[in-house]
Amino acid sequence: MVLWKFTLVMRIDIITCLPELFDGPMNHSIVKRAQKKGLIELYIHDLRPFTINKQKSIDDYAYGGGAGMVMMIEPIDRCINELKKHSTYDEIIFMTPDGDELNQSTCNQLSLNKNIILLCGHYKGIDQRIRDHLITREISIGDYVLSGGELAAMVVADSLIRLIPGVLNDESSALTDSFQDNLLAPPVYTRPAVYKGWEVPKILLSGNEVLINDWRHEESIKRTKEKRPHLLD
Ligand code: 6GU
Repeated sequence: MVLWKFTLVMRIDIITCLPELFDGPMNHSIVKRAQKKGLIELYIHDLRPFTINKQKSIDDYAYGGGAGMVMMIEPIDRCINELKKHSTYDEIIFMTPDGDELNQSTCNQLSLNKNIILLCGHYKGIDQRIRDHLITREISIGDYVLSGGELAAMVVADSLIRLIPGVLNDESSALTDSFQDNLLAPPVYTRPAVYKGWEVPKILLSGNEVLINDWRHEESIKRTKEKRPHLLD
């Protein structure tokens, strides 16, 4: 008997001028476990060593004037070129508030890639020529402005990593997440069955799997109608 074992290792390279921001969120819980299990490789690259000027600056004044600095081409291009020497990339994604808004379907699609780069923007933006010539995709995590793309890159990385087969155990399977079938997840309860007179719905204690599944589906639909009606269109 031949036992085939597939391991899908995803490689995520993040380019940033604030690498220390990633120390906490990417080194705990599910993301940490995924790295330990060898299911993902996550590399954080500091942009600063790729500068070509003495001052080690990565930004400069905007042509045409106006407030706000612009991230320069050279460090970003040199960093991406260095990465491309060792891997080929399916996507080079720029994190920016004017990108395509992230949703579960984009996460699912991106999680099928083998190698991706997430480039974090800062200041007033990056030289448009980077976007025109090097970037394959632009992603935003919503219509509000963050100080930089780092938090957004962590959101993207986290949402992809948990979809990689083997990262979650069966109990917390990504298939039962909210949004996976365009429905929000149903309410959940655990012991005790009664607390301060607040009761768990009786059906969940019935042991009848069919009725419980029906109830959960109904509750999912009810919640989605109430909180995200557009998902049902
Ligand atoms: Cl990707 N970057 C920044 N700076 N702000 C954002 C964002 C990204 N997504 C939403 N707001």
